Formats: sequence, C-alpha cells, structure tokens
Amino acid sequence: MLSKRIEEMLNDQINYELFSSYLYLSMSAYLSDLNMNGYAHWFHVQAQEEKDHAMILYNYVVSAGGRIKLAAIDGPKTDFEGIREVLEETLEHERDITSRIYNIVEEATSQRDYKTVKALEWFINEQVEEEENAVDNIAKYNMLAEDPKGLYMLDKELQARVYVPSPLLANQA
Ligand code: OFO
Repeated sequence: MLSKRIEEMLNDQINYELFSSYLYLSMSAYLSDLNMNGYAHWFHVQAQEEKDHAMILYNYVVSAGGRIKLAAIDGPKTDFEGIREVLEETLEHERDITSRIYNIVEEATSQRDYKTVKALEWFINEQVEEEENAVDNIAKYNMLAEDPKGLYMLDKELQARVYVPSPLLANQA
C-alpha cells in the first residue's frame, strides 16, 4: 500500500509528466512553424517519451494498490524567442523534473517505502540522460547558430531520432 502522501506526490508527478509532454509538443509546433523540421521532430519524440513516463508512474500506482486521480493539465507556453530559448527552457524544465523526482524519493525513503524508491530508480537514471541531452542540444546549437549550413545539417541530424517505447511499457497493449 502507498501512503496518502506518496500517492498524492505520484499523482502530481503523473500530471507533471503529462504537462511535460504538452510543453514539448507545444515547442514542436513552434519549431515546425520556423520550418526547423528536425528540431520539431526531436521535440515530438520527446513529447511521446514524456507520455510514457506518465504511464510508467500510472502503472506503478495501480500495481502498488494506490488510487489514480487525474487532474487538469496546465496549458504550456506557445511562443518562444527562438530555438535557443526553447533549448534553454528544456534544460530548466528537466532540472525541475529531476528535483521533483528527488523529492518523492526523499519522502519515500523517510517513510521506509523502499518499493517506491526502487520504482523511481529508473527515473533517476532517465533524468541523467534527459539533462545530458538538453545540455548537448544547447552546446550544438551555440556552435552552429551563426552558420546556416551547419544549422541545416544539425536539423537533419535531429530528424533521425527514433521513438522507442520504454521497455517498462513493452507488454502493454
Ligand atoms: Fe523529460 O523527463 Fe519525464 O521524467
């Protein structure tokens, strides 16, 4: 069984992962509008991954005997000052997600709820990767921002990202 507090924190996190999906989809739409189709694709895949994160938590809450309570998802920002702002806000957002995950892990540890701590290990590792990707995207953009040909090649490279559903959801219909 999950404590009320942990159940509430996990429900909150499900909402935040869905908001993340919404935010990245909004960034993708903005980037499509700039005709940066590779960037738009990259963020579209990112949006799909965030939905998976929400579902992994959802499944965990159900399997741990908790109650799912879905809430309204905040509207994401729709306009940005260019690619750099999108990339910088992504890093900031991912750092925020990491700190929220850590808060749940801390609370679960203090309650000796090691089952939840274990379930969140995957998210701790995933966040390392997510933050690295965000830092990498900023560095590459900064290198090529003033070079249209380079930026064109970078956009092409981002187009190659493939959405791979999380193995944790593999046996789901
Ligand atoms: Fe981008 O991270 Fe979810 O958890």
